[in-house]
Amino acid sequence: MQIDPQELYGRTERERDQLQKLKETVNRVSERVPFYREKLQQQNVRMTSLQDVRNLPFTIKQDLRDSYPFGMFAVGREEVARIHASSGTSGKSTVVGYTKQDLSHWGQMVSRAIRLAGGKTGDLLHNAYGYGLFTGGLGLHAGGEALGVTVVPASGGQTDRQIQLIQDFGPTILCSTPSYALHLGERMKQLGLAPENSSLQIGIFGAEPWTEEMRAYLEELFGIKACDIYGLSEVVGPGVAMECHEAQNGLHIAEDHFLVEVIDPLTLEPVPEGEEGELVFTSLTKEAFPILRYRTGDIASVTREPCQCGRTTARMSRVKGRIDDMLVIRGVNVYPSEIEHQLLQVDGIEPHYQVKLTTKDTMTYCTLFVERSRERENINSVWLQEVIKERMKTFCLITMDVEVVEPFTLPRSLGKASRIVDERKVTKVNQT
Ligand code: DLL
Repeated sequence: MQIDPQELYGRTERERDQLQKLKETVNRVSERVPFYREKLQQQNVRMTSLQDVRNLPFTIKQDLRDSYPFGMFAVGREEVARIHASSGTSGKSTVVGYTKQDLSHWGQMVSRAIRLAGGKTGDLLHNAYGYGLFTGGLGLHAGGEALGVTVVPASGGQTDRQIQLIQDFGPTILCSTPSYALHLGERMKQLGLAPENSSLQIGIFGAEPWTEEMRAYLEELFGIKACDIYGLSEVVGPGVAMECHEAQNGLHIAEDHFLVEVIDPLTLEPVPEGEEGELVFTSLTKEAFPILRYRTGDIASVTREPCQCGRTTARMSRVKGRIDDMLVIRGVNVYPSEIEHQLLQVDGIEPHYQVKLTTKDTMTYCTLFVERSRERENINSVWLQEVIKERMKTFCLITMDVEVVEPFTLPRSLGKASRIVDERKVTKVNQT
């Protein structure tokens, strides 16, 4: 097992390193980014310990939108080697930039992430994350190249062709969203192939919430070890945190590049270590797009207990979901991942589901569509619906209608799955 020396730092050493980098970042943004200069002048911040990060201003997605496209860059455009952007489906897109050094750091981070998942030089990596402005494709690509694996830049879509490539090239690593991996495996079966007999050994799955139940399903489907990779474009892209294959128990945060905090999204105060809250990241080494206290909207917890793999880096739990994806159904809050967690424990279904929200007389109604298992043609759908309904009521505390539909009827994901269909007249997800 190859481990970077900094992955084994003790807390004192780690925090010394982070404080030094944090000071440099704060100096950089106060000199070069008017948005931060103004805020920092107002606050008169002194950085003597890592706790002082709490005196720095937060950054939110809207700040990036307001400075569209390059207003928050800390270098001139000619020093920017690459640009990525979010899709901007819910407003103006957010644009981020990287200098050559940023790209090199990012590549090293993702290279380390692939190693954490058990990948090594000489492996063949099939990269089915989308290439383009989305950071998934190029992020994993650069990481693979930095590690010295053979990268197949398959990108998203053209599933049958991807399957052909997997058959012909014999990759050991599959990188994709978990929902796309599910689709790939299912399609392989449909074509009469046995995904569990493919050459694949490792799955590097992320970019969307998924559950332990989905991990178990995918590991069995392909006969692989599946590890969770986390990241977001505003912070860098994939590689902000990565699970190790040894423990598969929390994602190791790249603490040499980012400082993590967990806050209560309502009070904005830190939550006690190990408790769930909103993840907040401050970049420590970025040149083109340094960012202070970015509120991710992602709910997770963080522990600084050393991992059984030997690494000492802080670890985050799986992301439960984004705050804005939380469903509030008649006063009860539930994340789609909690629905998945319960649903996938039910026998007789495929792991494909969709939640539809509608309104009637100002009340929100929720219908869960689930596919019956392909192998259980004679299962009693009405009984199955009741079983699922009861489970949702008991464990998620929500009353929902359940419809068991035929296999292959729900839409399949080519990238990030969209499992919520919101047909309410008031379309804001959090309103009931
Ligand atoms: O999704 C970067 C990425 C690419 C991560 C490939 C992992 C693999 P964005 O498109 O900016 O970047 O979306 C970021 O996706 O704030 C989370 O809500 C969600 N997300 C990313 N990774 C995970 C994960 C990429 N492992 C947003 N689990 C984040 C749950 C995830 N949610």
